[in-house]
Amino acid sequence: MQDLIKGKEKLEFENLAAEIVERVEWLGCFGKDPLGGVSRLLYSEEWDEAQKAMKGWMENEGFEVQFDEIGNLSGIVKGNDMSETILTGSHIDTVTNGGLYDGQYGIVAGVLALKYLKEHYGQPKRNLEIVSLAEEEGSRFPYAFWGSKNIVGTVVRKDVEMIKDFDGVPFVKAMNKSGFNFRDESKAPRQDLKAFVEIHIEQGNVLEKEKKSVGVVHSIVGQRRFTIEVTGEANHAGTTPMGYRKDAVYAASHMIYELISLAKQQGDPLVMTVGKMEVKPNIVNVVPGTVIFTVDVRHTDKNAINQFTEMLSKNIVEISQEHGVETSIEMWLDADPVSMDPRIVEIIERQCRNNSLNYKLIHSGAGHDAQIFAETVPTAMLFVPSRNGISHNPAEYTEPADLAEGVKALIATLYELAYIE
Ligand code: HGY
Ligand code: MN
Ligand code: MN
Repeated sequence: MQDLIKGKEKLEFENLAAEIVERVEWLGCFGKDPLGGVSRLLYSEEWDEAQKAMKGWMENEGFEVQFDEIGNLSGIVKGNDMSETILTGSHIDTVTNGGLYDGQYGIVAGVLALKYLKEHYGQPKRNLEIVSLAEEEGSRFPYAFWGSKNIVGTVVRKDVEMIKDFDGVPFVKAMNKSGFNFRDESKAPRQDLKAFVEIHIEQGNVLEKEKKSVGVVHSIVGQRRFTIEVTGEANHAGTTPMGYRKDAVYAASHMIYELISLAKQQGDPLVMTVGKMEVKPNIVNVVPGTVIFTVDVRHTDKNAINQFTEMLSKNIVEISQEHGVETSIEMWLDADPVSMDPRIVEIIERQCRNNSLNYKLIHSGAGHDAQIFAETVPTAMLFVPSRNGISHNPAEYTEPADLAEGVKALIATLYELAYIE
């Protein structure tokens, strides 16, 4: 097997690290948040601008560029056999006050990898495609993986038709405002995808602790997300004795304390997070009538997730009764734990070994579009280290040298998948 990087066509990498940093900083300007980091939520104005800017860059690199119906943006290097496609990419949306690398590093790395391969090896055997996926985080609307699920055809339209963001903006209105609409569900999903390889920051600290530049992911955690709405009774803070209250904050706090204690008892690798909470009417001298909070539960084992979410529901019902409040539990994400494709993992490992890339096999505690593709397309992931394991935070950072090592691994992998195999 030709060793791409050690071979006669040694990649010119002296500028690669600088180019990656320049590009992630450029892309990070679309949604730069005055409170820090990047806030680029699905179908926001900054999301529109970022996708348009990515379209311009991909066109400048000579790719065939197109949006799909819902706003996934693709750049394609056409192959001899156009019936097959090797896909790479990641998500363009961010969390609020997110970092510069989550999602967008995978898009920048993919464009640079296709640019390199096109310039050095010309037309591939099969199509090489980079996709800037519309949405993965689930940060604006109670729905996640919107971009990848539309490509693999697992979206159920009714799951988003009525949803709204926390400001009450309907999903469909936001999508139409950005110029996009539902995909034609009478059409079969794409059948040309022969592999999907996503490169992403680790968002944990294992690679840094073990001084590795590249992670080869073997499996991705499963996760479930819920919105819990606790309805008590808004009342006067001065004239309502403690014994006569239906205090939604008191009830919700009790639920959250019990559930997090339960998660701690369960122990690693189970993790549970209450990341978002809204109190209504949220006024200093009103006993809160309503609390809405989110729950994110993850584990490597599907049964463990099932068991924990059964306990979650049971605890919430019991505590609701104890407080005399009404509680609704709505699950809006249920992503199974998945293993990466062994054949592609082997290719990545071999290319890392042959090209002296300092790598290790690793599990992903973060969810990724790769776990959606993995259900129907041979899929693998590459990681680069996150400093102090920090992510979903303006302090998110990866050393430029590691960013470049990741792109080298991606180039070598895509080369073998699109030019050799
Ligand atoms: O939440 C996650 O695991 C990912 O960053 N969306
Ligand atoms: Mn991500
Ligand atoms: Mn993320």
